Amino acid sequence: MSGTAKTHYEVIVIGAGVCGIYQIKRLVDLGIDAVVLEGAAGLGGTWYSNRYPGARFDSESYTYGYSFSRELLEEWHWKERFSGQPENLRYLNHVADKFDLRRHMQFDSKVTAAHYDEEENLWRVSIADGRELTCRFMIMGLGLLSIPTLPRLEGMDKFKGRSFHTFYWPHEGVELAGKKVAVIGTGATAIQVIAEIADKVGQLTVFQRRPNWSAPLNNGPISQAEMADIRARYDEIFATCARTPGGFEHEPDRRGFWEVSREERVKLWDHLYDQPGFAIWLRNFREIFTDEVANAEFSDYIADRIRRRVKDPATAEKLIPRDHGFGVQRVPMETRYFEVYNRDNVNLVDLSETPLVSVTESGLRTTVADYDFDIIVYATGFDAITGAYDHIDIRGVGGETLRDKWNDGPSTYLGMMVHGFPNMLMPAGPQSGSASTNYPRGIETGVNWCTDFLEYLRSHGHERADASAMAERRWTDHVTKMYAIMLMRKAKSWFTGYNSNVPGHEAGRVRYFVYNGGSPKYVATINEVAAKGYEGIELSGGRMVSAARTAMPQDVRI
Ligand code: NA7
Repeated sequence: MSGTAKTHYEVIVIGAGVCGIYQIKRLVDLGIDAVVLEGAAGLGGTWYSNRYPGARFDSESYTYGYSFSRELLEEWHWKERFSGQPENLRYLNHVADKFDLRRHMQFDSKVTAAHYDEEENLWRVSIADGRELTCRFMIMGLGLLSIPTLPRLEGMDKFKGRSFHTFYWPHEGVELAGKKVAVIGTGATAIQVIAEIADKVGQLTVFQRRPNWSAPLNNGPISQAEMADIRARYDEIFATCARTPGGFEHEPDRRGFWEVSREERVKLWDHLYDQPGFAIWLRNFREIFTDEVANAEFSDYIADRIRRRVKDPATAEKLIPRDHGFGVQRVPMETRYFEVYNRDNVNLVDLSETPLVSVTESGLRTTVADYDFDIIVYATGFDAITGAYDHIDIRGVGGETLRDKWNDGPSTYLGMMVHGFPNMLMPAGPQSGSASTNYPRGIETGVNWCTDFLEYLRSHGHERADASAMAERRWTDHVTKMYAIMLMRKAKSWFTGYNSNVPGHEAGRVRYFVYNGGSPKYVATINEVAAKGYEGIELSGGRMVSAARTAMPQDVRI
């Protein structure tokens, strides 16, 4: 659709992933003149790009799908409890087609810059193909994990075989049979891909810098009868998701960790280890997130599970994390991952003992050895949460760049607005409820709030909305303070802004990326703000700003 003559829209949505798809649906339903700009050649965001073998949900499929359409819920059959990438992409395409949304999307339209024009009170949005569009409101559906990052290794361009980040796994597939394959990284992505390809490649060498805690996904098919039952229970399922902190079906065990005996605790863990998905993490005692001793006891339990599954004791010990406890960063879910290391064609290289030095023409060099490969897979993670914002030249009032403003970490109001960047809305932004929850559940909440807000502005004749500096400060302080009680603050993970490959994001500085208060509290807070006439947000009719609502009230429950 590039080349279309229209250059101004009331709303531009950036990104056609899970967020952008639902956002445009809401806007179209309200008759708002809107378009989605997407850099990729198709819709789907995460599920468009991540085509590596093994890519799948770690949310129960039926809690990941949209909840907004009864008809959609009735007609879609999730075939697996944790559905794989091809099916997930089919689903999102189905949604777009069903609601005729594709005609409001422009693909291959990568946004490179967005500058706020104070005089005109509009955003000037530049696209890589040279076009410039304008809009009154700009809604960011950029994704949490959409900027893949590569190591900073010498010689990466010299390798003569094939190499790619998992995010760019070739769409046409890769011939793996008989090939010597390296995987760098042991995060959630690597754990999925390694387990899936180990028996399909000739030789697999895993380069692990730090192991991750991981537990069985316990995936399985969903029969027609089970799906019928799920359909009958959808209201109940979504109600459960709405009242749990993580937006999943999993509810924490209400008993105190120290109130029950060690035998009782182990009994619960033995049960949870065989349960699907994040049960092992989120149905557990709440103390594992906050109490070092409780966390250590549970981590020891999982370590023993790993020892039972890996035949070589020395390898098992290498696979057990020492620098953080279970669940203090997002838990990768695995399917026969640990058993991979019992295979003759799989080798584990511990980079903490022998770091990578360079990429050579034929493979990888560590401090002690050279390895030859046909394929190098970089499963090395993402410039998470703020990366996608940093990659667009976003400038607000007075030409201030968002990148500079967020240099030491994001500051937002409710995770949805940024002071000095009027009319820019982030339904699933940094510090919103989305990042730490079952993502689509958080997205629906954020999109609904932003859409209601636009409706409010329209019906009250406001054309400009900017979070007040004070409201932003209070929210960011609140998000920051909540990290203090969480063990997660100590972990080197993308929840704390760590990425060794992004300058400034190396270990050492915690970035307060996610709201840790849980989904129900987040929803109550943003609803209360709305009910109070969007307190904390300066609203005006157009070019003139009124200071009528500058403060966030003390009684907002944050
Ligand atoms: P992660 O969880 O950030 O994992 C990245 C992995 O890559 C991790 O094991 C890193 O080790 C490793 N890594 C990164 N850079 C290097 C270099 N330079 N050398 C060696 N090893 C490196 O990203 P994922 O894609 O796995 O998962 C992201 C989310 O996707 C996940 O949480 C799910 O929500 C879905 P490190 O730990 O930094 O030592």
